[in-house]
Amino acid sequence: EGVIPQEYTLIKMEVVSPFPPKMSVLEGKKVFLAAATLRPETMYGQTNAWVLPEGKYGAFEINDNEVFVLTYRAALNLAYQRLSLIPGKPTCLVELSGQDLIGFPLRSPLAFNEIIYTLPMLSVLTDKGTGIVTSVPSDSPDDYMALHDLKSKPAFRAKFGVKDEWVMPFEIVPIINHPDFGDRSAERICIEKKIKSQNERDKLDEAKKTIYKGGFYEGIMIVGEYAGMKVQEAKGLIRSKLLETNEAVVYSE
Ligand code: A2H
Repeated sequence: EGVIPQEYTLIKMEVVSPFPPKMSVLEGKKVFLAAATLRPETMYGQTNAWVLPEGKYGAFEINDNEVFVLTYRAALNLAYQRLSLIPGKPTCLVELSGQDLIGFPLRSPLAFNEIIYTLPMLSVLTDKGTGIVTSVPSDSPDDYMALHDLKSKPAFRAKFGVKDEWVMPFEIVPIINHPDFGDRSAERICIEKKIKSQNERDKLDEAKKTIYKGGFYEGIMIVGEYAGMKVQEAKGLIRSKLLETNEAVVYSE
């Protein structure tokens, strides 16, 4: 754990009912996959959520009727941040593996896709954030390559029981114009760097660095309420609105 606290925005991705059998005890409650992001202004471009298939998750009571699915570690941090039914103490209604979560249909704030699905990504860390990641393949090289792997490798889909209809209809949604890399900057940089899969950690970290600076300081929003505005300026406005409407909460670790 670093010594400098990181403040994330937790995006409340609502699980669409009826719930699968493993989650039927939660029927009647509002259940969210809570995804930690540093880029709330990119939420328009969400195409899916990511979980680690062998990761351990739980459904934790946040208040009387809201439940967050995330790691125990994140639930404990949230409990210290006044986000638990019982002050300071996480209460888990059902334990779930990442594999159990794959295929859940979700409704996520700001996303142009009305329903998106939970899918496997092997680089998800369970000791960072919530262990749930929202996927924006237009602007995140990790998300782009992981979605590309699922789309191009039927055996990879089969290994995790991923149905074609959870993946194939979902295309990149252009949301930000980058001065040097255009409006699908993640795809562009992955092609330029000849990245072949989600497993190329060093190349992906380089790709992220390369597009981040220009994207943040000179990128322009091309969709949503703040279309035409610099990313740098829109970011705080979009974040505040998500917090105000209770579609997101603050989380630090
Ligand atoms: B970001 P930092 Cl569009 N495991 O959100 C792996 N990755 C995780 C994670 C975990 N447990 N928790 C969060 N993340 C991702 C959007 C995004 C992000 C875009 C572009 C870049 C980007 C959509 N995915 O992050 O190590 C989340 O992905 C680039 C760093 O704490 C989160 O923000 O700095 C980011 O990593 C937090 O990473």
